[in-house]
Order: sequence, then C-alpha cells, then structure tokens
Amino acid sequence: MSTASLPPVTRETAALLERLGVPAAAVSGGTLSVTSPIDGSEIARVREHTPEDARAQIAAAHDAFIEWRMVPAPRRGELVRLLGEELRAAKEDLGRLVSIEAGKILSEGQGEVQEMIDICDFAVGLSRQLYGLTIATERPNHRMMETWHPAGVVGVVSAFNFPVAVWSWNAAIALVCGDPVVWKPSEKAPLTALATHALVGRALARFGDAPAGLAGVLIGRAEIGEILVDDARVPVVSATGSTRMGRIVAQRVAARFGRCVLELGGNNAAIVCPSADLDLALRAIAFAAMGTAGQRCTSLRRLFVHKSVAGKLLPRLKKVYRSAAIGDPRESGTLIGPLRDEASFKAMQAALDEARAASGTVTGGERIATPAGEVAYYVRPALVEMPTQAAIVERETFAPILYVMVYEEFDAVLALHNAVPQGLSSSIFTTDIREAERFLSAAGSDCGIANVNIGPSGAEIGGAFGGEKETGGGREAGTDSWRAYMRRATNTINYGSTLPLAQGVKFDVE
Ligand code: UN1
Repeated sequence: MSTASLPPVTRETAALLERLGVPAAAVSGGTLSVTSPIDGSEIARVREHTPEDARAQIAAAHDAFIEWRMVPAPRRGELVRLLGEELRAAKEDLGRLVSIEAGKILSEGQGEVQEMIDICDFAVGLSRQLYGLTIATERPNHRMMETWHPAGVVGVVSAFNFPVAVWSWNAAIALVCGDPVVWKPSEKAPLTALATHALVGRALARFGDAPAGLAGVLIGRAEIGEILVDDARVPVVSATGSTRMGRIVAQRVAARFGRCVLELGGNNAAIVCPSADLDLALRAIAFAAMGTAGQRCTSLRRLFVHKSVAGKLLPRLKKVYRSAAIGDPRESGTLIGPLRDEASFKAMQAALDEARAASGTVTGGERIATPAGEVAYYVRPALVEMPTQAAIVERETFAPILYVMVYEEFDAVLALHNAVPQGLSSSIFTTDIREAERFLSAAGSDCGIANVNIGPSGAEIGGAFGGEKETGGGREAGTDSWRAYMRRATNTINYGSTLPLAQGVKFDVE
C-alpha cells in the first residue's frame, strides 16, 4: 500500500468540510471524537446535542409539520429537486468524505452519493403521484375514496456503513410526503451527516419559504436516539443497524403505537448451480463478498456451490481473494479499504476462531501491516470452507468473511438457504430456468430481495429495499414505500338526500 501521493486524512477532511459548508465550530472542540478508519487519526471533535436540544429539535420539526403538510406535494417536490441539484454539485466532495469517514473506496463513496441523487429524482416524480383509490360503494348516491395525508415527523436512525444514502431514502420521500425529518446518524459517522445537512441548508435557502425545523440532525450517542424513539410527536421511526438495536427500537416505538421502518441484519447467500456462468459468478461473488470490506447489510456471507462446479470455482475464488488490492480507499486501484475500527477487527477474528473450532478451513482473514499505523485495521478478506452451516454461519459478522459450503441437491440447499434468522438479500447463479424460477417462487428464497445471476448487494433505488424475519420487515426506497410515511384516511361522501346505512341496518328516528 502506498499513500505517499495522498494528502493527510485530517487535512483533507478539514478542506472537504469547509467546501461542503460545515462550520468549523461544529466539528472542533466538541466531545465526540471522530476517527477515520483509513489511519485511525482523529478527524474532528464534534459538538454533541443535549437531551434538551433533541427535544427542541423535535418540537421545531413538529411545528414545521403543521405548515409543511399544507404545502402542495409538487411544491414540496421542488425542495427535493433542489437538494438533488446540490448533491450533484457536491458529489465528488461528499463522496470523498464518505470514503474518509466510512473507509469505502472512492467509487463506492461516489456511488453512495449517486444513490442519494437517484432517490431525489424518484421522489420529485413521486410528488405528483401520491395516489389514493376510489372505491365502489354499496350505498346509492355515495362515493368512497382513500386520501393519503402526511404522517408527521419522521425520525431516521442510520448506521456508519451507508452514512448518508440511507437517510436520503427516507428523507427524500418523507419530505415530498409532507413530513419533517429528524436524523440521528451513527456516532461513528457524524461528519457526512453534517455535510449533508449543510447541503439541505443550501437547498432550503434556494427554496425560500420552507418552515424552520423541517430537517434536523441530532449528534450524539444512543441516549439521543432514544429520545427520538420515545417521543410521541414522531409517528414514524426508520432505523437501520443491528438486530439487537432494532429489537429495542421496535418494542419502544410499538409501546406508544408508533410505526417503524426497520432495516436490520442480513446474512445473505448465493447458490451457484451446475449450469452457472462461472466467470460471471466469480465477479459477482467477489464484489458482493469483498466489496465495502464486507460491511454492507447486503454483503454476501454464505456461498453454496454445487459439487460439480466447486473444483472449478473455488480455486479461482481463492486466487481472487489472495490478490485483491487492499489499502487506502482513496488510492485508485484499491478494491478493499479498512474495517471500521478495532471492534470490527476483533469481531472478525472471534468469528474466524469459532469457524475453525467448527471444522472450518480459513483462507485469508489476517491483518495486513500498512503504513497507516497501529490504529487502522486492514485485513485480507477471509474465505472459510465449512462442512456444515454451523452456528457461526447463522450469525451476521460485519466483516469480509465468506462461508463456503458445497451442496448436492437443490431442495436441500434451498432449505439451508432459508435456515437462518435473517431475510434480507439472496441470489442464485444458474442458466436453468426451472432453478431460477423456483428460487424466486413462494417456495424459494424467503428474503426481501432475491436476484438471479447478480449478487445480493448493490441494489438500485427503484425497487423496495428491506427484508423479512430478523431483518425487520421494513421497506425503503422505490415502488410504494412512500405509504409508510403517510397516513391513510377513508372518506365516504353522501351526495344524496337520504341516509341509507351500510349493511342494510335500519335506525329510524322521528
Ligand atoms: C446497507 O448496507 O445498509 O443494496 C444498505 C446495497 C446498497 C444499500 C446497502 N444499495 O448494497
């Protein structure tokens, strides 16, 4: 790994923040230390919000709701259109900041911002398509219809690995739906959140007459998120992160009859069938398992390979694993950046130890010495050949570990595929239409995302994103996810001069 040609991370961060419009006072002298996974250096000390600040932001957002809900949706869409413009103009800088804060390679950092732009475009179109139904009624001279109204303040809790795109899937849609947004980003990624917020500020200034408090950011640790989770003025909470976190959020929001959109753990698999195009499968597996250093919720973690092709595929895969370029994610040519921090590294090593104890054969997985120093965690991705789907394979470890299992029979592999608690994403590699269609059928993959001849990660925003079981059941982005941010009213209008009752009920008074 060579870093000689690159500017020091701290200096580059300061320059990017300034260009993106984040005031220096917000990122220095505070109590939250932010480090870059690239070299472990402290890149900011961010001012944290107090519980009072959090409550004040929620109150301001609620006030904004009273006004924003009456602004016509296409006009609300104009704000999101302007945000899309700001994101286009800042794509390079914000993408680079994502690379510095999350450790993604440049093209993935840029891709994350592109995903934000895409959802803005989608939401602008949607602002003219918040359709309700008209419904046949059993009563003469009556009309029934459904109207969709803004729900209220949307709370967004996001994770470090997609520090800004996940906010945008929620915020772009919520804003056109008439909902203010209060965002609690990961304490490991507050800088990209503040930068995004600065861009929102630019869009708001150009928009002109939006209410204050329409978009808030809460910087802090779990206690600050909890305020958002518990406040009855926040009818919708969208949370992305671990299943452990989601279980707590779901119960607390349910206790006050709020609504959750949850995007939690994944344990995504691919099945490589006898007829698979192995060149294509190899590339797809490499990106899905090693990309983002295995730190996507959609990362490929379990690979089932048919016995007849294992001898061809696995040696090639091992070669790719041995040779993939690991290093500073800002360096062109790097494919795999660092793990987020020491905790990620320790979790990875503990998982590999457990896999070995369960008779797994591990290739790779070791820490790579780099000029980045002692507090940066670069690892060679690990390929682990497992004789069975042991307990460790059933858990999500947020690191580049791919468990490989050889199978013989399609029904049995389908059962194994579904025999984990998570249900986010999945894929099959085959040119046999029967296998492909069975995988996509009601008796096939039980995940929210099921793909054929592409890996499980890297979804685009047009489709609903999310999964079943311990993944939490939420759907974000694309299709009709907008309904989660609105409340539905059923309206019955009588334009006659009598009062027929439904179900033929008689109730005559003098
Ligand atoms: C996440 O890891 O939380 O499908 C989201 C993908 C990306 C989103 C991942 N579009 O891999």
